[in-house]
Amino acid sequence: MTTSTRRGADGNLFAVLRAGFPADRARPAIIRPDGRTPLSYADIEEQTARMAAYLQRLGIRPGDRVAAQVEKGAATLILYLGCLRAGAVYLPLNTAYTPPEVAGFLADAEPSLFVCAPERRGGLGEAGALAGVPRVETLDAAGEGSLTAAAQASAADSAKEISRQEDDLAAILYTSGTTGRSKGAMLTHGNLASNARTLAAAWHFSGTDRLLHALPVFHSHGLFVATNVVLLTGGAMILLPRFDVDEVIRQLPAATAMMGVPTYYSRLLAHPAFTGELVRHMRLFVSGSAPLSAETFRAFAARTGHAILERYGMTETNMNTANPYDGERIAGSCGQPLPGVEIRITEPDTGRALGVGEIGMIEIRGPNVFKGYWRMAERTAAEFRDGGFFVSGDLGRLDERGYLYIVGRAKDLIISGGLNVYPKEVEAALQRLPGIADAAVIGAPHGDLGEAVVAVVVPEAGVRLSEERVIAALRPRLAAFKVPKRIVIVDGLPLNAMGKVQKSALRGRYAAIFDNPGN
Ligand code: MLC
Repeated sequence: MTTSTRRGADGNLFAVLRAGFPADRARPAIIRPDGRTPLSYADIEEQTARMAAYLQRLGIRPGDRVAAQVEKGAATLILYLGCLRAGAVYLPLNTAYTPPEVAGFLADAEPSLFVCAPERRGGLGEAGALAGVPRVETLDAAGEGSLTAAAQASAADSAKEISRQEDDLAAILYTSGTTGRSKGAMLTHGNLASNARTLAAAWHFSGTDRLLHALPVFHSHGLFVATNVVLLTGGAMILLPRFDVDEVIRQLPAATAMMGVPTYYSRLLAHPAFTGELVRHMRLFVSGSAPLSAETFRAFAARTGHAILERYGMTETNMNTANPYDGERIAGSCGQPLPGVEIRITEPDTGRALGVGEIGMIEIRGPNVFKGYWRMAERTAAEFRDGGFFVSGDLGRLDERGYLYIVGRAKDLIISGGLNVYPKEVEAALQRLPGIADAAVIGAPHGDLGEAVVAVVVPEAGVRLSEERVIAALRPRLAAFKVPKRIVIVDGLPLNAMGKVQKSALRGRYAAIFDNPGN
């Protein structure tokens, strides 16, 4: 079952999820860490109806964007689901983005409503970020704010049910790009519904599950994979505001499954209270968003007896491959194509299909693959082959059993703690600072984050730069996770015969820069 139409004419993801809600609507859907006042499925239905009614009262029509830069909480998910219900396009923004970054997204997406943290409202206004956004509401980590007050004042039964086609937009998620310019990936109701169904079946989710949800809810991992799979199968999620290793260890006894980026698993392994006994009852640990090292996979198995299930996805495609639920989970492989998803390996320049074992571009086709980049038709066309395969930018090979191994990236990209950082964007920010003649940004191995950002900077003649001052100057411009963890100041960069910076030489030179016990 990969199409939403089989469960009725309405392709609206909310309707698809609701079809999986438990018959007993008093069952918990969202459990807060203190275990008190869980949100039941009846609460989800009522509160999302109020939210949808409120959005409709504002005049928000199907297809209009609703942007949100808010802390994680049950109310954030109500906003997401309320948007789906009203047919609005949900546009979540990383809370780490600075006002100038947010300004760029708002100008590009032209949302009808922007929801932000109360304390951010002033700063965003001053930065001119809100120019042209007709309405701004607030929502805080506890779920309070002008948005909640307005939604609660709306009658649930006044919400009009909006049906959607599979091809209609449900969400836009911004991803940075190799050019330094962010692109809005357009995900449809059909993309998200098909992936939720596929993953729920592949990973055996059911109404008895309790997913430990520590991921942020502004990326596809925490927002779509984790949330949609639970709601579709009528289970519950223990919703933590963020990944805090002590809190995760406290909550694990109440959970049946957990999803995370590799950093979560390496942090758990580094904690003395993380024992096999603690997680003996668990049925599933899923890892994604960054490569899980074979070392972490093996150490986790040795400590707990659990083989972490690694899967491969992207913002643009949702999830593509996964190691099997039953069957061999191979360290270093992200598994086989999910049902309904096609993977092929091609020669990067020509698109010619390659055979088993040959390394090439990973290309993806299926109902999970996005519709394109928001208002970037040419860019979209350039990333698809004839026949509808999306060119991922990752390099890999398939073995004779169809297991995928990712061996590198064709794009200059750093994945730090599961977050993508494009060197070009950081280099551009550095080059705009006074006193910097040239800059090259690379990823270096990092014990905690997998890779971390390093900038190699050349000062202008006669200028004395310091690492601290460069970092301080970047902070107001770049989200903190993009700010280099180290700045190395040098007299010149290694160039090839064409005058291009030799990043591989820099990567080699600084490969051990984080090789210290503080990692
Ligand atoms: C936080 N910081 C990071 C960082 N996260 N720096 C680099 N890389 C990261 N990932 C910075 C903060 O800005 C801050 O900087 C300092 O580290 C401490 O902040 P923190 O909030 O205490 O960090 P921490 O809680 O430790 O966060 C690390 C983390 C978190 C790994 C727990 O980043 C995380 O939850 N990552 C998951 C990302 C994710 O969900 N990815 C899915 C993408 S979807 P300073 O300088 O201010 O001190 C996708 C598709 C798919 O990729 O297939 O899933």
